[in-house]
Amino acid sequence: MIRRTLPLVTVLLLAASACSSDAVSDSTPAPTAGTGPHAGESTFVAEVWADNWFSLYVNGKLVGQDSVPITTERSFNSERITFTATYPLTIAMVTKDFKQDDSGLEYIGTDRQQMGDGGFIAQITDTASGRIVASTGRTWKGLVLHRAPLDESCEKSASPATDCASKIVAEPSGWTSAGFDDATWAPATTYSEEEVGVKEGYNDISWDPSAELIWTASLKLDNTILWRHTVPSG
Ligand SMILES: [Ca+2]
Ligand SMILES: [Ca+2]
Repeated sequence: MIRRTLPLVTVLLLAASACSSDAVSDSTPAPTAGTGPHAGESTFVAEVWADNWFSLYVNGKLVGQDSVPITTERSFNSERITFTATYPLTIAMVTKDFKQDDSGLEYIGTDRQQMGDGGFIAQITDTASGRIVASTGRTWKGLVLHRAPLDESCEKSASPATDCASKIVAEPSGWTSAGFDDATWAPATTYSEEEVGVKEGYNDISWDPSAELIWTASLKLDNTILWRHTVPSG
């Protein structure tokens, strides 16, 4: 008797743990094995173009990043990243405009020494419906981690490392999680393709009209920015 009932108990326990939010009853269908996302999860494709680099977190988990290192000169490219997640989605991104050092400048010591500029655009599609569920715009909120130079007049300095000041802020812990309070973060500023100067990779994506190029209030001075955006449901 015991040897026959133990497996049944085990099966019920497994069923209960696989579906922990529901009580197991006779009317609950047995979980079926599938090849797609887990129960409750949806599959998404994120399309991103960034000047110069990005990483993407969803619900606190890193799901992808720009495959071209930021140290690559003219690292312009777009990315398509497929991931699974459960609604609501907390989208969190890091974007970086290239800077050679904390002066915020690039091409230092050459006749092209300058403040580089940033800008990025992203859209996320729920593959089941084909609907765009998130796209960059004014509702996104940003926190600047690296701003330099603080005084633009140092752009042509012969010694920018000493002449250009910077403001550097530490990454707040837990900033990619749903529960993080971003009330003090600033709303994004939107820009035209001309203002950002879109480059290689941008035209490889069919951008939804809702997706806008964004950055902070300064395309040039703000070099590393954290972003957050929430998608309530599918
Ligand atoms: Ca740049
Ligand atoms: Ca810059």
